[in-house]
Amino acid sequence: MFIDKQSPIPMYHQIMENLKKQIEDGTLSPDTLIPSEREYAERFGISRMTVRQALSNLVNEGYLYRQKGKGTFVSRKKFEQPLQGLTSFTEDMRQRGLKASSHLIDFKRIACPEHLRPALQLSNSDTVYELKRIRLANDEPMAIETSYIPETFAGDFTKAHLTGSLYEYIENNTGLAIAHAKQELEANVASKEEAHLLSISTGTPVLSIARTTYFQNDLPFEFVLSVYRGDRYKLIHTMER
Ligand code: 16G
Repeated sequence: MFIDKQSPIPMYHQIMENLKKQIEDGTLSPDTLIPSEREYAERFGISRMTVRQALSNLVNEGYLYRQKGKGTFVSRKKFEQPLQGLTSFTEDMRQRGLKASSHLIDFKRIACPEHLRPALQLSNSDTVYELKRIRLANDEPMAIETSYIPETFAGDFTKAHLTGSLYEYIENNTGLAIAHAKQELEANVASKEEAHLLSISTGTPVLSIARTTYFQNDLPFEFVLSVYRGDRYKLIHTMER
């Protein structure tokens, strides 16, 4: 790594770009321990503060992760999630050659909360299932999903159905095809509870996603709030002019 002290480009930025390049071209492989702040500072004759700024930014961007008492390591590559195409978590993981699983942390039958009635086209007498699941890829937590499913589409829904794919169950149960969805995405930071469920530190960036999903006949069957790990996910879409 070379740092040009005469350059108008701030030194922390140069360190970041250098490390990013080495991570992206594989010179630094996942889970490699990188030199400490002190080692970098001595090697380049710069302040520890400058190195700290570069490393902290790379941790926030998901290139590096810290382990208490052990040091700073190179992260694995983020999952690239295309925004086109309506897929289930199970399908996404299958495509990546990974095992999808779920931990069910809440499951109840409730009157549809007022604020969800317009999205689900329900009235105050309608019942929904609320289910909260941690979604895992090869046993590593990736997202928390809280889904609301109108009772009419849930059939004889039991906890046992939720270890597998929700979309598969709904399509089999209703005989209707899942067709399209409306989604809103927002940047956020993990709350204490979210951080605990996702095995990350409080304050780690996350992607909050609200999705309403419809059958081919335009009936909504799902409203879901998801919290995806920002350090493991990157959203990709193409645009045409
Ligand atoms: C995806 C969907 C979620 C859906 C789930 C079904 C997003 C943000 N969320 O994770 O709305 O409930 O797939 O997956 O993409 P499953 O069929 O594997 O349970």
